[in-house]
Amino acid sequence: MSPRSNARIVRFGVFALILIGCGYILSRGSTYPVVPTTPVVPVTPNANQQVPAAAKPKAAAAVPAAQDKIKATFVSLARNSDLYSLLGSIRQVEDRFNRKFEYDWVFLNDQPFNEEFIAETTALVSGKTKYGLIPKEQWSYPEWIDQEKAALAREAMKEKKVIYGDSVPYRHMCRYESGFFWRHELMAEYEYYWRVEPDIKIYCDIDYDIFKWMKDNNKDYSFTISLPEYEATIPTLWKTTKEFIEQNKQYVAENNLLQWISSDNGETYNGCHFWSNFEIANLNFWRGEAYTKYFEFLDKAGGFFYERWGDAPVHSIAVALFMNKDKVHFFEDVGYNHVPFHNCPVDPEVRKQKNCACNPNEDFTWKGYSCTSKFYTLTDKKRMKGWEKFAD
Ligand SMILES: Nc1nc2c(ncn2[C@@H]2O[C@H](COP(=O)(O)OP(=O)(O)OP(=O)(O)O)[C@@H](O)[C@H]2O)c(=O)[nH]1
Ligand SMILES: [Mg+2]
Repeated sequence: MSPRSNARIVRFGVFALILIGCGYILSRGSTYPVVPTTPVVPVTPNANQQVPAAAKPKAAAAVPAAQDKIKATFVSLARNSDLYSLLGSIRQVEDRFNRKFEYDWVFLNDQPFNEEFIAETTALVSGKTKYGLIPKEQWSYPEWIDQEKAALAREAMKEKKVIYGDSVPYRHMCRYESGFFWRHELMAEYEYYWRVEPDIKIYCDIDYDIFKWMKDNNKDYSFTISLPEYEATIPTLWKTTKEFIEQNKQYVAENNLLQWISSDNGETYNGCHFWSNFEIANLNFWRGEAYTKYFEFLDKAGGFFYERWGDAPVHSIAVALFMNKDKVHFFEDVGYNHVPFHNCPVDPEVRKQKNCACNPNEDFTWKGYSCTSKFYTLTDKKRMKGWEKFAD
């Protein structure tokens, strides 16, 4: 054999070895999945926890590419005992919307979440799940609160049979949702959120990326149901708000919704509020100076404890005064229920197109007690076909 043919055999041999090596590596790769199929969740009380979306089975539908995804999350404040009521809400949100988009879900609690809560919620959410503990100082009496005065107020409200009037945790919850959920470190990376409560229903498909829609359409706050607040829970909220505005006129938006919350040009509050158990909104509004200062002012006045100020009227008054009205949106196509009120699209074409499973006769939008028809008028919004048949 010539030296040339020897070299050819050596080259062939090396090439064959490389081929065999590649085949071996590829076959090994296919038997060892890169991500585990069951998430392993270390449970350490008092710490925030996180379960990555990569550990979950993927939905069949196309998920938006990373660069199209909005920095958004669902957020639920819940107790461990709320688990099974909340799972129903999550299942519906996932089936109607999130399995196609895989947004994250942040859970917040004043106590550490237990293993069962974490495992069951992680199993249903298609995005990453994160579990946050609320700092004690955000879920307790501030030092300027006179606790005896607060206890007397609760007694008086119990006597008058005001709903949750005698509850301490309910007051901490309302104060937390008013002034703190958006400051939790787990919320820091997000721009938009959708608040979800236990036992809600989603009646229709949401086949578009609702967070992207908010951003593309320049909307900062949205709602599905609005109604007047019980006066007994907020006797001095408006007086306190007027004092704040008197000192901070610069925060009032030019094109605001004052007419929606006041029927006498600001003299009194008519109680109209967005029902905040559903909210899709821009976190930067709460993070902003106007709202931060407003919350501090209200908190110092003590009405979260001496009365029973709800996060719904507090958020709503701020949105109505500090936000331009074209940034507020009513989601007429998002069928929704939190007992006892329903949002059900009244146009049969819309219900058919979005596979809605709700009774339009129960829709609250056009009922006399709703504040939403006034919102339509003030924002020149086109009403859904056939709405007049459902008005009373
Ligand atoms: N961690 C924690 N979450 C709470 C507490 N109280 C209420 N929540 C949560 O706060 C939210 C609002 O509480 P809800 O009890 O639903 O209040 P509501 O909607 O005014 O009243 P309902 O008509 O009973 O639903 C829900 O997401 C609850 O799970 C509490 O003491 N601790
Ligand atoms: Mg609720």
